[in-house]
Amino acid sequence: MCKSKIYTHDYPMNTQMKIIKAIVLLILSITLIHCSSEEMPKPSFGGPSDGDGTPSKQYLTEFAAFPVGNIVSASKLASNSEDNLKFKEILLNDYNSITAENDMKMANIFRGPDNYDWSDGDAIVAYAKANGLRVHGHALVWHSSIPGWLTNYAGTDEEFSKLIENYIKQTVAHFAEEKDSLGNSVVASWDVLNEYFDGTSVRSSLFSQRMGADFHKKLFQWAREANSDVKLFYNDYNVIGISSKRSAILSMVSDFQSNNIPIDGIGAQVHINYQWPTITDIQNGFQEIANTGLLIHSSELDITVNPNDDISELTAERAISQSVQFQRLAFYYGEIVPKNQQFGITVWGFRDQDSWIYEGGTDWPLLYDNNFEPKPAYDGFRNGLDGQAP
Ligand code: 9MR
Repeated sequence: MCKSKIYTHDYPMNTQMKIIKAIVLLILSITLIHCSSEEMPKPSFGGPSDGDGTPSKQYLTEFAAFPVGNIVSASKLASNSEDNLKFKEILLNDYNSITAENDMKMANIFRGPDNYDWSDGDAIVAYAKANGLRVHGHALVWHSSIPGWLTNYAGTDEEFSKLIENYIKQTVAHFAEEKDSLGNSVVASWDVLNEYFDGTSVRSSLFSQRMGADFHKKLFQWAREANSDVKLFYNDYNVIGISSKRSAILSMVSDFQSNNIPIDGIGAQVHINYQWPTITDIQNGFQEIANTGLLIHSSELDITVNPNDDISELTAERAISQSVQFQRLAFYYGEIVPKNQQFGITVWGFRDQDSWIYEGGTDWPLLYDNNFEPKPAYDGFRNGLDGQAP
């Protein structure tokens, strides 16, 4: 596929299009000067003008009443390649919360019995501290991130369980140490358990097999014992889109709440597509998880546009549908989740090509194109954050 033709109409910003955009912006600025404030059209990038031509709001965090996050890696943060300088510029402009895409997962940290390598996570925390960003820890226990040695561990189940207890306690305590200027831990929260459910059933995993039926409760208790302030999340996919899975998760949460198992939040991974979930699904999904009273994290947001493999490049029409879906997600999150439960929205990547679901260039699920230019999706997301109904 010819990458330069990913977007058929407005994108990407090749030189020719940059010139056209400059002309459009010039015409728009002239129009703005001649309009009364009531008639003022909304510029495509940035927000309303404060009167002297400077947009009063420009970047995503300025439009949102809650934290807006994206993912990082220690290696990208350390790199000063042209791409990574651009990535960091956008990160610091548009976002105020970060999650390690992979660096703080068990497979990356847990090197052997009672042997932890926190160095990548430490580098991320140092960067966050220096730049005033919040870090959301991801993820302490996930069936897909287990180091090989642990899978093959020959000790008893009791010894296995002790290794996990130590891992959780040591890791949570370690990352709670670095404080921001207000004295709060830079790592404000953790996904303690990721994807415990497989549909509506408890997933069979190394942890369920070796630690018994109550292992999920123990994980949260150990995390709480390690630190009393860090927010503890359960994180899973299809929470918004599939009501039966949501019900299974809500039963678990309710069981936790009635039995004093510590839990502060639900992470609803938003790996969705341009048509699904529907508006009603999104409304019901956010409403029902918000009814728990817990913090709600709209985590891992990406929106595929080619789930049925029916396009070979991102068409203008599909880009607009994606934009509308981003807007719905951000708008209904802001509208339905009570303010004091809004932990934030985290987007799962920057450029389309960086996404876990780019699939060799056959889907374009993120906010920026491969040149880091904002897509229509960016505008939709920003407008949703701004409280504009889709
Ligand atoms: O985006 C992540 C990708 O780079 C990794 O290869 C993969 C396996 O560790 O995990 C991806 O992120 C997953 C997240 O940690 C948990 N929910 C599903 C995400 C997409 O697979």
